[in-house]
Amino acid sequence: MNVLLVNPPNHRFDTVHLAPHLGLLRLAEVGLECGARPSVLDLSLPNWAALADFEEEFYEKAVAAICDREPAVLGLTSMGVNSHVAIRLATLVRDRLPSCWVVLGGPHFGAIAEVLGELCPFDFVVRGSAEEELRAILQARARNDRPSNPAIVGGPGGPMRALGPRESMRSIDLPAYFAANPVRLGLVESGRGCVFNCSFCYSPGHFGKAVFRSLGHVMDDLKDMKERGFGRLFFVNDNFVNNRRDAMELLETIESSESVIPWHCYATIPTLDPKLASQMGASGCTDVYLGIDAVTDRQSRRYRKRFYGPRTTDAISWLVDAGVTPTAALIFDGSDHEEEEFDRTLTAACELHNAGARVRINLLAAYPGTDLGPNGELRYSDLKAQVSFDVPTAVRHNPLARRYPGAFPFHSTTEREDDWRRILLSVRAANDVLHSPESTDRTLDSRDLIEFSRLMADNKGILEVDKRLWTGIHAQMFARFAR
Ligand code: B12
Ligand code: SF4
Repeated sequence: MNVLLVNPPNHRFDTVHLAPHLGLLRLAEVGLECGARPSVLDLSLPNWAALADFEEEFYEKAVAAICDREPAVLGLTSMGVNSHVAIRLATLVRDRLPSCWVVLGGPHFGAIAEVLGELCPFDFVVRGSAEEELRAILQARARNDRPSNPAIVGGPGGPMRALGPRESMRSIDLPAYFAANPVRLGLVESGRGCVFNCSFCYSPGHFGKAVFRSLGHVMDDLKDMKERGFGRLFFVNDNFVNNRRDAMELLETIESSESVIPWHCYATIPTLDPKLASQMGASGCTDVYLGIDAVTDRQSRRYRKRFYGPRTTDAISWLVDAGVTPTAALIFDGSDHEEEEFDRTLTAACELHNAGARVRINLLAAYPGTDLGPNGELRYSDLKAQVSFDVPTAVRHNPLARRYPGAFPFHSTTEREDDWRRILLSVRAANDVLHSPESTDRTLDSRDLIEFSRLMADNKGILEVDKRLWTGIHAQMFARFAR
């Protein structure tokens, strides 16, 4: 039985994040255990991502590539921004191969499972971690026991299956990833879920409560990935330090093992302390992404998150002292774009930058399935995909979001188009300055950043500029602007 797992295109130019898809590899591992022949078709590899600028040709070739493999089961994942591509593939493949079972999964498909029935044909949508659900689906497929109606299965929580993607790794074209991304990035997990419960976050509704993998399994993965030639690892758990004791034990074991290659992860301010930060540095961690997100009281209440305070800059210095670069992320909520809140976000951004962190400002995306709904009536816009993300044309255009804006947070907004453009451009300008090499090692004055962001928001011409030049232009202009 052929089981084909497909990842739709993601980035268009940027390959620094490119890595074999961990979720699909884990599902391929289940396929192997069930005696099936699993394979992964990764349309985020550069040849496919470039083709995805030409929509019709892309769909034609992708459908042909899928059908050529004669799948008995087709599994499609997504990253939210590219869900409509997977949905169209499901529809086209169903026309050509009616006997192929179509299964959708991942955080976004799980969250919009109820409306998916109106968007494409499918046999199953799986919510949450899917290893056990997929096993049951493959067993049903082997018996040819097809559900008479599309079924929604699974849910948040559940045990984390032990095995990592060691055998399934053989079924992917690893050299293609290493050629496209010289960093040779690999994804790994030491747990799932998060001990916090922020209102905007997908994690509580998708993974449920925090679960851990056994130390032995994580170390086996690290050894295996080192032997396969990975040059850097990303621990993708939503919060590496959900439990201090487990995290410390893992860090000490990594330090004393021979499997140390540089890695990065996500962590949270309240669960960090100086000893842990120092042990992270000693264990090969080079970068930590810290979601601080809320700056003002209003944001803290709305997001159910209060990680911004004196401890924030302390945590940044613990990490910097340990040789670990912190990235501090803030969220700007476009629908409350009172000038004062934007100014306070940029002021906090400068403070965190000056304390030694890389800073990133994200625009809030009200994900379906979270407690934080959109603030007003939604309408279609693909400006966010154009301004904030690096995606090919097929990902940027989302015809389904015109009819179902509430299901597609990256292709909809509650703002008027002009306001939306200003918000996106000002946030983009601020990010470009904060990320630019010209800003590293230099103290930023928040007044300059605020004024510069406003100036760029009025510069509509910048939308016409090639995205790869955009960052450089912003940074150079800023260097001249701020004396
Ligand atoms: C790694 C990662 C990336 C990598 C992807 C590399 C790769 N090839 O995988 C990169 C950096 C490219 C990326 C980009 C983006 N990402 Co991302 N990413 C992640 C991250 C951190 C880890 C994914 C992972 O490996 N998880 C572990 C595996 C085991 O879980 P999994 O993939 O979800 O799979 C399990 C289940 O979900 C399910 N499942 C998944 N797919 C399928 C398919 C089928 C058929 C079935 C049955 C089941 C199933 O079964 C799996 C096993 O249990 C997640 C957060 C997280 N911790 O999961 C965010 C996450 C998936 N990303 C997200 C987003 C939004 C993005 C972006 C679109 C925007 C952004 N904020 O960065 C961008 C793309 C922007 C662009 N193009 O410019 C969101 C999706 C939210 C949503 N509700 O849709 C997440 C959840 C992060 C978040 N905090 O919100 N991302
Ligand atoms: S701390 Fe981060 S991962 Fe945890 S619930 Fe909040 S946003 Fe999600």
